[in-house]
Amino acid sequence: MIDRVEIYVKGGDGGNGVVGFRREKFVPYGGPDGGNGGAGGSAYLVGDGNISTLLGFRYKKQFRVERGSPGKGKNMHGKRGADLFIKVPLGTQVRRKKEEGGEELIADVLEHGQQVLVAKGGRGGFGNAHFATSTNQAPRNAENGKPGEERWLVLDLKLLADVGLVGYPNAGKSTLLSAVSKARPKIADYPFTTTEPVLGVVGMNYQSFVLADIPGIIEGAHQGRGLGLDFLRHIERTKVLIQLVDGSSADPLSDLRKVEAELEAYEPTLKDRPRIVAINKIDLPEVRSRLPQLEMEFKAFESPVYFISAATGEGVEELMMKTMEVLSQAGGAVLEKKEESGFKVFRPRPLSPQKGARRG
Ligand SMILES: Nc1nc2c(ncn2[C@@H]2O[C@H](COP(=O)(O)OP(=O)(O)OP(=O)(O)O)[C@@H](O)[C@H]2O)c(=O)[nH]1
Ligand SMILES: [Mg+2]
Repeated sequence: MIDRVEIYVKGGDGGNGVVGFRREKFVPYGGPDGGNGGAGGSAYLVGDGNISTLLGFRYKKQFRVERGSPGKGKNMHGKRGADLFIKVPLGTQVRRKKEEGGEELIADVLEHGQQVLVAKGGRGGFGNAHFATSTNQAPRNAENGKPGEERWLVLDLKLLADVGLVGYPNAGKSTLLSAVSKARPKIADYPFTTTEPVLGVVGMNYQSFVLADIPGIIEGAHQGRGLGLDFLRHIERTKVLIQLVDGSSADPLSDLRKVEAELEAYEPTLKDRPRIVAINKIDLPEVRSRLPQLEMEFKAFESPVYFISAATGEGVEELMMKTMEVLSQAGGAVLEKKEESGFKVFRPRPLSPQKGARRG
């Protein structure tokens, strides 16, 4: 889920300085009074949490910032050009194309309101008043404004996952991701099918969130067993975790505890991340017949617990609704199309906090 656009930005040129001399009645040889030009405006990229794609750049790819006005006589300086603020979604990586080829990373826009200067406006030129000295009291030269910076930028949108899907290998994480999004991760009945995180967008009603399917975690992963835990950095910033457990495994509760222990070994703060437990593969007869027992066992767990089949879809919608709810409580749900429609969507809040749902 990477989106990329190339844009051109040009800082405003500085206004020219001017040559002028004071002309007043009864003042012969009035001194030089040509004012300086105003500086050109600069271009900034600004992080905006209300946009989620780079689609806004599809038709507008060139941005030129206002130039500074020229200076005037009577020592009047020209007006500065207004700065230009270009909105980009959070998760945008900004690269500058270098003249000699190649690209240079200038910034990662991660926060709402974060500003990145991408093309500085040119300085205004000095008027002749500036050049007056004791030996040259009537300079006839003024300076032109300096050109604004010109940049070709490459914007890459790296979706930041809102929700991370964790669990033992073969629990069905990739199957679940493909059931709820357009992402098509590889699915197979051997462990460690997924070796790289895969992101998918889950859309529901007017909202959506980004779900990350990551490789399976086994006991000892923090010491490098299996695929290790390096990939967990992809879910460090998620607001909610879904713990997926294979209901057909010998001891699902112990699987879950082992994964929890690994998460905590990797990053102690992950322990406090709101989470939802989903027990998968309830379509299998052997799982269905032990449901009462599993329900009992998982009661001890303080997070909400759902029973699903990623393969048939049973219980999956309820799980996603709950995920959306926990995510909004954690302040992470993204309202889609807020800008275009101009509508504000008000959602009823539960009267009392839901049992088991922790606030983040
Ligand atoms: N019966 C049944 N099989 C499932 C279900 N979900 C997944 N499977 C099967 O379980 C196996 C593993 O599924 P994956 O989605 O690849 O599991 P994963 O958790 O992504 O595995 P890794 O990427 O290796 O960590 C596959 O053979 C799936 O077809 C389910 O709800 N019911
Ligand atoms: Mg997988």
